[in-house]
Amino acid sequence: MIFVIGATLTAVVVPTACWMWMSRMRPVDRMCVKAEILCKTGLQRFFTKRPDLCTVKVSNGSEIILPDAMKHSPEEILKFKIRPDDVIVATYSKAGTTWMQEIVWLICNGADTKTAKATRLLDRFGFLDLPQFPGVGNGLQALENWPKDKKRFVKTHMPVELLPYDLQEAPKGKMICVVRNPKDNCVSLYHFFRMNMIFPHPGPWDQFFVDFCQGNIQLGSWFDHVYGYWKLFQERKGSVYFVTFETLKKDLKGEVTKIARFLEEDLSDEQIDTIAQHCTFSSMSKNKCTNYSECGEAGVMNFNVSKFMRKGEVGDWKNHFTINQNQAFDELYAKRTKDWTLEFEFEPSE
Ligand code: PPS
Repeated sequence: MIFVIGATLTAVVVPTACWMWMSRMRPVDRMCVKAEILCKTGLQRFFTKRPDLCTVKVSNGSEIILPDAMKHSPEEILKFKIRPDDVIVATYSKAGTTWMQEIVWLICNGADTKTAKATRLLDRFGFLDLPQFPGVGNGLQALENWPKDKKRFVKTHMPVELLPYDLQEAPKGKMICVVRNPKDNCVSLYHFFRMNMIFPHPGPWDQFFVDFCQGNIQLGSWFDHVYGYWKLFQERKGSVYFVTFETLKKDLKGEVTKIARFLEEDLSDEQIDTIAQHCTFSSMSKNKCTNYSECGEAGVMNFNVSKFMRKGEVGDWKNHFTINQNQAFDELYAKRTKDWTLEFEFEPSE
């Protein structure tokens, strides 16, 4: 008798109760539960043999989510010394970092596209957060060993509170922040994590979407990251330049002109034109020194899954977000950005 009651409860009552509970939830919450179950079972990690993410607590009290291979770097980054003429490009990953790196390097090197086409960006621009990378080594060490008589170019994805103390305490060098509307940023990140072997596999899109919304991914919440840099920009307008991916897309030449002015580099109209032409998506995606093809060759990125230079568009999120996801994201966005004075464009300009 007890067995029959037990079996009935397990077979009928429990699933019905679960179904009723699930169906009362908003779609995004439902996806959340699905995502948690998948993550907790660890099946994806096991089958894809990718590294795990871990939360790293840093001595200044901050926390950050990083892949295992990067967990020792934040402490060292905090102690990194900035030189007065350093140029720093700081972004949340997939916001247009590579694009800005190429623009900045060319502006500071007299639009020398010949050298830019012959030397990979990884060798022209140090990557502060890079722990150890095939063929590049340790990004932080490369920057520390940078010749004293050569201008240093620094790329970082660290959130503001994990920038070197040197930068946190006072304006040093010149910093350029690029931010991208979060829907396209999320889609670009999803494809990047699918093809990049040093990060955990993102799982199915629905799962990644929830992880992105919750900030449960490498580098944490897009909202916290972007807002941190926006606040820094408000406090340090002379040493920080802030631009959106969408603005770069709309007016590349205009932005190259403004960034050159910010970096106090005197360029001719012809040089500005050369940089703008060299930095279009079609040109950079064909250029071996900017399209990360060497990472494909080294087996770090699988270009059969997705290219590094994938589409470079505004509005690709429409090909990924479901109606429910879009609605849930808009609600989250309205809540998290209600005090912001920063606005994003989610549609391509005409
Ligand atoms: S990373 O790995 O964080 O450094 O990636 P990041 O460079 O920030 O972002 C890569 C995305 O930027 C796009 N991209 C460009 N778009 C337009 N024009 C140019 N020149 C350009 N260069 C890079 C790149 O295609 C990635 O976006 P998606 O949407 O995935 O294509």
